[in-house]
Amino acid sequence: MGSGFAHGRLNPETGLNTRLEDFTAALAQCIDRAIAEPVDLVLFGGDAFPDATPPPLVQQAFASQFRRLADAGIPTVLLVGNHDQYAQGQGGASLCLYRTLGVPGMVVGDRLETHRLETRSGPVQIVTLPWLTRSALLTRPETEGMGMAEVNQTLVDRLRVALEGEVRQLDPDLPTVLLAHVMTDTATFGAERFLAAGRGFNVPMALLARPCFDYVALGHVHRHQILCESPLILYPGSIERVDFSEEAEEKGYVLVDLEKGQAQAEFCPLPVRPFLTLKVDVSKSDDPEAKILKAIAKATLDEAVVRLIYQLRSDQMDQINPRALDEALTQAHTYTMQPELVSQLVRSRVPDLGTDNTLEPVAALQCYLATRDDLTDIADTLVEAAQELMREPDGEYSVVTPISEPPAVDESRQLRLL
Ligand SMILES: [Mn+2]
Repeated sequence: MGSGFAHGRLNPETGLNTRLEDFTAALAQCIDRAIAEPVDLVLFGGDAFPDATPPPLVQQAFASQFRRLADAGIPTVLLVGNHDQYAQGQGGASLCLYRTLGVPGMVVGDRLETHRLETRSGPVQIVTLPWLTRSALLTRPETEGMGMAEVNQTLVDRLRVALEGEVRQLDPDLPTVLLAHVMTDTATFGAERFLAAGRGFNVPMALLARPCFDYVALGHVHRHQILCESPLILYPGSIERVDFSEEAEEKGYVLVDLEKGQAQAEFCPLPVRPFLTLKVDVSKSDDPEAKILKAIAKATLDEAVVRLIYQLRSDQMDQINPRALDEALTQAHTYTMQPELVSQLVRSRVPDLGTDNTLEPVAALQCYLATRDDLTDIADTLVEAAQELMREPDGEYSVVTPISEPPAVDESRQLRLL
């Protein structure tokens, strides 16, 4: 809560950013369901706010929802994520306030610890594993001279030992949950992973998938995903969209039936605000504005966060009236326009070098040089050098290896972490 304000607008009636209201509404629906069931326990997997010092309005919006669980007598575990920590490794997290205040039934998981909780349906044990930084597990002298891989391995070894210590103290007869804020080695992730690089580390699934846990509830990754069926290991994902990288993701929460030896989860989607990208290429159009307006007219803008990306040539800029686009986009909740100029270089300036012509490389070079008056003085030398480069020992031209392009990003692996 408190992120993505750029996609919202000020609600004149409340004075609040509409995205805070959206997040609050989504959270309220989760809590409504918890109370309506009623559930025995609520687990929150961490990253409540973008940082550990949320503005009072944001803190209050969060607190007033979780307060409802306390009033309903539903125990709640608030796990500390990386965004909730005040300073890396120095303790202190926004959520610790709830422990300090002694809110009834509310447990804060800011360290590796086992909590035995009494619920309406009997006792349950919850092992909390908050986001662990290097400094929580290793001292600086210990890592001196180590490479990245070695440090990571040492961190995983330390965590394995610490977790083993908790596991040995578990009551084997009670339903047991591991609630962890981690990046697992098998989760699908995106570039956001690198935001935490050097501060956190990937936790191997083998460390989590242990028979002593009936359910492993994970926080950190925004996209809902089930990583393992037995034991059940999953990320419920976030309850609202932070930005356009989550445009296509369904958002919701999971409702879990838990007993000793088994767990079943039901993903419950939330009707959150849609994000919509409209992409139009008008660079080959005679009437670019009409083409954009047509694309807008076809889309369902209704209260969505919209971004309009249109590609045009620089000489078309005068043909598009931004006011007309503003007018067409009024149905959106908010919108941004991103005109992109297509490079004039893309169009062939040398007709002989068009893609439908096949020229030998040296002939192509000569053709190109003929268009470059500034290279006339050295044209012959360049052609000679090219011929030399191209000549194989047997006197034939070799095939030129194209410069390899960077590997394409696999979109299916794009994921938002917070
Ligand atoms: Mn996180």
